[in-house]
Amino acid sequence: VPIGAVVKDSDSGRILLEDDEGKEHWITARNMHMVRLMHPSSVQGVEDMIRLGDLHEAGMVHNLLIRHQEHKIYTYTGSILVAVNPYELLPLYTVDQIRLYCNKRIGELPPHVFAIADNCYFNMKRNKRDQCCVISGESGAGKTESTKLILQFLAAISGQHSWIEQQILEANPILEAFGNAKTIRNDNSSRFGKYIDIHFNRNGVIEGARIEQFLLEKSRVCRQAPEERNYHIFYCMLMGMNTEQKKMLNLGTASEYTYLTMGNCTFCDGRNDAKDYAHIRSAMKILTFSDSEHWDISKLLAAILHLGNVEFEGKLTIISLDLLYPPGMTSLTNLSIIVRGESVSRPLNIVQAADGRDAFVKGIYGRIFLWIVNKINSAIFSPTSQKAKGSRHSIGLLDIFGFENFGNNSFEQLCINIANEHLQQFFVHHVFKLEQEEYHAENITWSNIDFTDNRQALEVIALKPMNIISLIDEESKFPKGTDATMLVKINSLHGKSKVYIPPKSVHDTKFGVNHFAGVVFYESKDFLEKNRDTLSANVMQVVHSSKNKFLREIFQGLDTTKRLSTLGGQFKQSLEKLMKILEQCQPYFIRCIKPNDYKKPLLFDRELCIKQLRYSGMMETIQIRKAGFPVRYSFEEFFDRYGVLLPWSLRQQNDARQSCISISEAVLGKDKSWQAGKTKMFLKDHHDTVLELQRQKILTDKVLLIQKVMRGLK
Ligand code: AD9
Ligand code: MG
Repeated sequence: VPIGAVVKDSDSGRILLEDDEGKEHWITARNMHMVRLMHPSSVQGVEDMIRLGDLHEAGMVHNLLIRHQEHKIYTYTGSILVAVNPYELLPLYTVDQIRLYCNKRIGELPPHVFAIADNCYFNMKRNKRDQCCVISGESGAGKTESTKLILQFLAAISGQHSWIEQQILEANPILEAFGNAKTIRNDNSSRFGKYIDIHFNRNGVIEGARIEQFLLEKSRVCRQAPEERNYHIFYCMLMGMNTEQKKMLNLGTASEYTYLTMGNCTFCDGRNDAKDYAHIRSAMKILTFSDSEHWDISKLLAAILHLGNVEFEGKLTIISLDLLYPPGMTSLTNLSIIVRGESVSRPLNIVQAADGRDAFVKGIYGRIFLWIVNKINSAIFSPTSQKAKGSRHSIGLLDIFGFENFGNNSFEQLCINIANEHLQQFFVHHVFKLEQEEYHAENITWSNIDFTDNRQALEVIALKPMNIISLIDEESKFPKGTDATMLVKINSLHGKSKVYIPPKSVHDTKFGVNHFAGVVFYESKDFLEKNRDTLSANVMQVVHSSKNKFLREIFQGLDTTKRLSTLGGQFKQSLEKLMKILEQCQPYFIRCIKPNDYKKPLLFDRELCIKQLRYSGMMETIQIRKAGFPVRYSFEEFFDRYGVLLPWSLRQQNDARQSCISISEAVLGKDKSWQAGKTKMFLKDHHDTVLELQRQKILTDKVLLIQKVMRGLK
């Protein structure tokens, strides 16, 4: 790993270096070839990495490191924001800061997530196009926090301090309570993906929003890895509910419930479950959850905890129990199957019974989550904004679960990592492929920049015929399919692929996938079960005959006999739909970097950071943003916007292309750092800032002049 350092001392041909981590090294004449002089820009650090004098990994990492040490966690690469998680609250997000960044172009002020938000908003209004912010990074890197900051900024600058902005902001604590949990990587890890689409009217005022969710990790409700917790809501409820309510639900403390103690961890440092519960309650009120709806949810959450404590004993062979008790009593111990048109009930063994109970619980929790998202949407989604679709525009914020590689990875991790592959491909496609294709099409002088494309990996895993996910799916639909037969099929079709790593032996159940962010080994056991995601007819019968109206309601529309599509299938579909939406937008990218594995401030693990910068293609991104022209306007668009900047002496010409060139020469100079193509102007990010500022100045001067003239007339 290359290291940045400064010279501290020298004596008889040796030099003493102090590296970025404060370690000292004597370098002798023999090793001097390993040392290279740093460019002055690297020594002080730069706000935009395209200005780095040293275009190599060491320069890039050194820049982020010295900035991180000075609490400058944001750095640009053109208009792409790199955000290093500070793991401490910095005074960067105050009302004053919001005011400061409002209506400023990128580069006018130090890099900031607010600047990205503001430019999204500005672009939406100026170009009358939908915008999106794609926020990526591994688990714990800061995606969810960035998303919240952008939302906060947009609500502050574009709202009218009305109810709707508050509702949109308060949706978050509810979603996080039910969809986030402590993992070993992140104390507030998102266990679902979300896309928040914020709608603005033609004046740029927030009118509403809509939240799309992806694939909540349901298995966590029943099982947690060591040092991990179940979803926050359970602990919050047990700490925050009053005694009387707890008594009514027969609830005790977290340590009493199997479902809350599997990770041997019921507290999370730095979180206050009781306080959070109060916040969740008030947020629910703001989002129009009635008291009885809240109570309905609480009852089911309590039922989940009680069910988790149900244990099964062996030798449950008294089939006649069926006749004695209502269906609920045996639905967890027996399985009904239809044999030659007749329903036959047979007892389950202990393991099967426990699995059935867990499946039931996962079903309930997953349905509660969906119900909550729908409820939130019904409060924040304004149908009028939908009707006037032509005149309204939106900014979408994508915050998914980050790339994961645990000691034990299962089907959930595969889905999470596939989602991250999709995002990386979206980035690569947008930043490298489309861009260079356009240069060629427009005859721009250009020498190609190489980049790492994860297309092939994504194709093998999820896109081309017989891809890994589709093989898992196929085997899930096949009644006799097992995890083992599934693995055999994947081996036979992808055994030779560079993307897939087959199990080491016939007894090994783990297979590997070579993801863009590294190799991950997955335990194939339970893959099919998790993918099938079905509930037995017995359990569904309990639901439908339940006296609990809310339970029936959340399961409504779920036909027991109709085979639903698999989890993987649904996930694949929703991801593809999301990618289509993103492709319609002008994207901004935020790359979150996790500086260390210990959730500690001011600790910058260079190796960890280089790895993330490398797999996210940051080095190539700097190169293409430095050499390329990421801002493009058709000649008409350009002239419409910047026509006022055309020098008076040249106003006679009526050639659009020539006029645009004249404007650019006058404002940006003749150094050809910009180019005119066949139909478009090609600019660098900072050119757009310069043009906007010049335009603003001229327009302000004009207004002042008019005011002066008017005053004179009076
Ligand atoms: V995961 O894929 O959902 O597991 P995220 O979302 O990338 O992950 P998150 O935003 O939850 O990570 O950040 C993790 C923690 O880092 C937060 O709980 C904060 O404690 C900390 N963090 C992140 N960003 C900031 C920040 N801008 N300022 C202060 C931050 N702390
Ligand atoms: Mg998150």
